[in-house]
Amino acid sequence: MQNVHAMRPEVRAEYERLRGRIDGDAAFGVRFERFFTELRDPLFALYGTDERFPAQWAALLDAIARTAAQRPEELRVLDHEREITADWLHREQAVGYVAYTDRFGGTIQGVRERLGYLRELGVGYLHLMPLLQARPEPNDGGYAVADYAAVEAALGTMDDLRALAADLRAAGMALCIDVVLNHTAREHPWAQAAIAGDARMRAFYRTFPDRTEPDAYERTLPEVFPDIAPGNFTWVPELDRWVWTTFNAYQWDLDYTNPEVFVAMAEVVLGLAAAGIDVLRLDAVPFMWKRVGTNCQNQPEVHDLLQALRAVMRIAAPGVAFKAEAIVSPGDLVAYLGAGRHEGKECDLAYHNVLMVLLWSALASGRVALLSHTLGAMPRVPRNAGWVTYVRCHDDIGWAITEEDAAAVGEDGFLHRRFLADFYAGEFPGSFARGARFQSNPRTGDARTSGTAASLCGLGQALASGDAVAVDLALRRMLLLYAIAFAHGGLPLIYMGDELGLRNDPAWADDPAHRDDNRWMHRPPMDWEAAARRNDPASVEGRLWAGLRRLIAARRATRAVHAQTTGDPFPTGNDHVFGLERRRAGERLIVLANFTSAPQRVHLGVLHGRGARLDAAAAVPDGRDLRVEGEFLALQPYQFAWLSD
Ligand code: OTU
Repeated sequence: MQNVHAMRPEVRAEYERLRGRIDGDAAFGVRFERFFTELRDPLFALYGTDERFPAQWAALLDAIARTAAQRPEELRVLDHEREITADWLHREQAVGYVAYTDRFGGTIQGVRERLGYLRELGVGYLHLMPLLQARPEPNDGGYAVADYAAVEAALGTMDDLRALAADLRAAGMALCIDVVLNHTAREHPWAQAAIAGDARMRAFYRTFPDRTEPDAYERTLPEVFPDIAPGNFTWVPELDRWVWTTFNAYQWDLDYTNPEVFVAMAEVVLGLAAAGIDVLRLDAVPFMWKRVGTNCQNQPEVHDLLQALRAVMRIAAPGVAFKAEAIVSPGDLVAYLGAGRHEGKECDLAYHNVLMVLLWSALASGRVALLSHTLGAMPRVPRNAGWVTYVRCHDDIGWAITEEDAAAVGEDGFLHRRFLADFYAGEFPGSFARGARFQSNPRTGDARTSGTAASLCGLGQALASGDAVAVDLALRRMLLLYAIAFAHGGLPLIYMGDELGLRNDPAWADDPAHRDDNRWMHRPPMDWEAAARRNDPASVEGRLWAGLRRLIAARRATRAVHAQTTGDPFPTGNDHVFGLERRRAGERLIVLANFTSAPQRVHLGVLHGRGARLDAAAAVPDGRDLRVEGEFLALQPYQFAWLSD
């Protein structure tokens, strides 16, 4: 084995110890050599002086070798394929779908039976919302995990999950599931052992005998759920201590200064890789490391932890990708895709929260200056990584618009955020939206927004009024937002029900476990009767279904939607029309999008200056013809165009 002879001595020593276990797997040796330093350096920096570390380090390497050795042939082939096609999630073919297992298919078996629907839509990636064994409700939609090695009993078994992953693989689709790294449920055996007096297990969490440290941290800590779970610490009488609980009181933050915690979670992640999961959505990663005097998010150590975890996976199961869920400001966000010394070593994907927020901001105001400015100032997407672009997800929309960005376009940040919360709650004159405020914070004056895309776009109100023009405008709004998410570059995700225009769930508050968390309004059960109308072009469902399918087809034909494109928003000379240019390998996509319900015009000189061609293909994804009026391109209400050069 050539590469073993080339191994650096320090790598070789570790490798020799594992050798018996990996059964002559030459590819493992290559990966071990290649990623060893990426694994070792951050862990030694974080834990090198901790007396618990040497045993944990050995256990970690064993777990990596075990996972690699047991990897079935089918998955090894996939690993190989993805090592060659490292941008498999970043290409124009990539389009995803996000659903709750129970709400989409009842159980995992039920999801397996519905795969034809997803194939028909044309997606190649399925993100199923948390499905591991959670505490009994309330469990934050599954984000309070009690057993990472088991599937929620009501949804099925690990074998069902393996079977689903295999079905998807056979259909050329990838499966993404959540792994909650920052916290466990208080019902998790680790927490239960801590409660029972096990000091080693208590050291898995951050607990405090009195308020001294919690008070010191609270001085600079924000509150994630000020309404339903105020503060960041919970008194646990059985422990006689305060426990760090960033989210709900039953979600206990893990203590990653403890090397045992890192290794335990690395083993969890390896177990999911072994089950055939393709992509892991790493939940709430910004919160994994705490530092007094800060907001305890995005600390540098978080990136050391993520780099190490990525290296674990690259050695053991290189076909598995990471998607970071970090809803933070642009400068902090881009770091999750690997920046500086972590470049190319962190997550493959991260949610582009900024784009999502600004799409809704532009839609409410009918102005694109803030969208254009903020996107233009975004740091470039790092090498070998890409954004996840999306219009809606299972969470609320937090109006993350900074004072600086607002001021740059002559707006007041606070007033604009308040306008958006009012507008989407349907409490602003002329608003078409019917969402609701989430977690109003009287102290800061902030409020976030709940509601499905369709309800926020005015579809519910329009259907109730029976006004066909209003219905048309609502559908146009939805497709406009999706058109930008699909053009921007990255992996676009369709949130379950948007393809049919599902409105807010009117019964969301009937469930006592959900009553105080109105995010449940935008998690409606799938409406299979509505889905049955998807091929009726006159129906609401048929129009959205066809519109999204046109976008998927247009993406497939456009290489400039790759995640690794360059390009920027550009001024169109009309503040109601968004202009976006994307370039890749000599190809160019120019997008124009009218964010108002009125016709708008853009001077043809703007397009000619960019070499854009006005041809029939441009109108295809919107479904309406493009008209030229004299020296102007005329855009109908909410019309968009994809132009090439
Ligand atoms: C995530 O969201 C999930 O998406 C939520 O559904 C969970 O409730 C939560 O974690 C806890 O597990 O604050 O308002 O920067 O913003 O992790 C949602 C990341 C959240 C956080 C994000 C979190």
